[in-house]
Amino acid sequence: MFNSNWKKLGIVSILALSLLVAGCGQAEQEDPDGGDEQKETTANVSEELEYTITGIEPGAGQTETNEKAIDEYESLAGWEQETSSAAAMLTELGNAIEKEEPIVVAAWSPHFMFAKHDIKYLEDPKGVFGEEEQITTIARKGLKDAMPNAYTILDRIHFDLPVLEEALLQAQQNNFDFEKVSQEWVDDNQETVAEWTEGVETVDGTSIDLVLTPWDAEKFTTNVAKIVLQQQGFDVTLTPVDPAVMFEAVATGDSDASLSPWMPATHGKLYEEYEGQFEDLGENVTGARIGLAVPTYMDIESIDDLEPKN
Ligand code: PBE
Repeated sequence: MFNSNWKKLGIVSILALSLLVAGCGQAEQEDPDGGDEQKETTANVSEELEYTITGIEPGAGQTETNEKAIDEYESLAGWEQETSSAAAMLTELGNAIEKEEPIVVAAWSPHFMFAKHDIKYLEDPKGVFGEEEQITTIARKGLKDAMPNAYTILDRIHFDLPVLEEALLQAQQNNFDFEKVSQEWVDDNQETVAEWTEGVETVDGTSIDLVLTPWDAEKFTTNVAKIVLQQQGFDVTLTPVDPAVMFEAVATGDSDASLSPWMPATHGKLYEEYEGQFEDLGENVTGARIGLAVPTYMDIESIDDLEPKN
């Protein structure tokens, strides 16, 4: 099932690529002298955008990172970030692309937005958004002694980036039914699950609570963790929260663990705030990334190519 979808995606990408190539050729003919012209176009684009970044949830780690970028980049002086939700951002992105209008969005990967739309990250020469992010597993202090079996499994859970990307695409094609997509993944990957649970004794209905943030990658990985722990006899509750509450809940012991922290850039500040009050079990996904992104038809490559408002 995954295979055929990837093939379809391949065909779509090839089509998109040829359209893009055709589009570029035309642009070059109409605008042969680059330079000043490009600068003027960029200023117009920033103005057309009303110097606004289309952001996501106010409580997202990235919302704070976007504000940091606005503070640090001269090119973003006077810009504002419009916050609402990831879903609203995706709708606005889709609408802009349909009309071939400019838009700058808060973007992160893995996420299906990069498979669905032709968008590109803007270069971040100041490194505000960091380079590679790791999605990390944290546990409350004492979980290792209280629930060694759950602890061992949580410690072992890891997804390769392409696996997660495939799953997120599946979720998008299945109405974001993460329970279903996670169950199918577990059914199809019993060998991996067997590695995670090897030598771990089953329990009889021990309750465990996992906190998760409201974004797709975490919904998938946490639902997989839930199913695997259930298979081992645990009674698993998933509690969706904001990043700040996630750290607080694990630090105070209200929740047992989380697979949702993004490190080091996205949730680094929260991590530091609660450091020492939780246990870090290491990455469950590597190669994640956050940043600002634009549709590929926009003629800019870097955050520095935007223009300040004045
Ligand atoms: N995100 C996706 C989250 C973490 C996962 C980048 C939107 C955030 O900003 O907190």
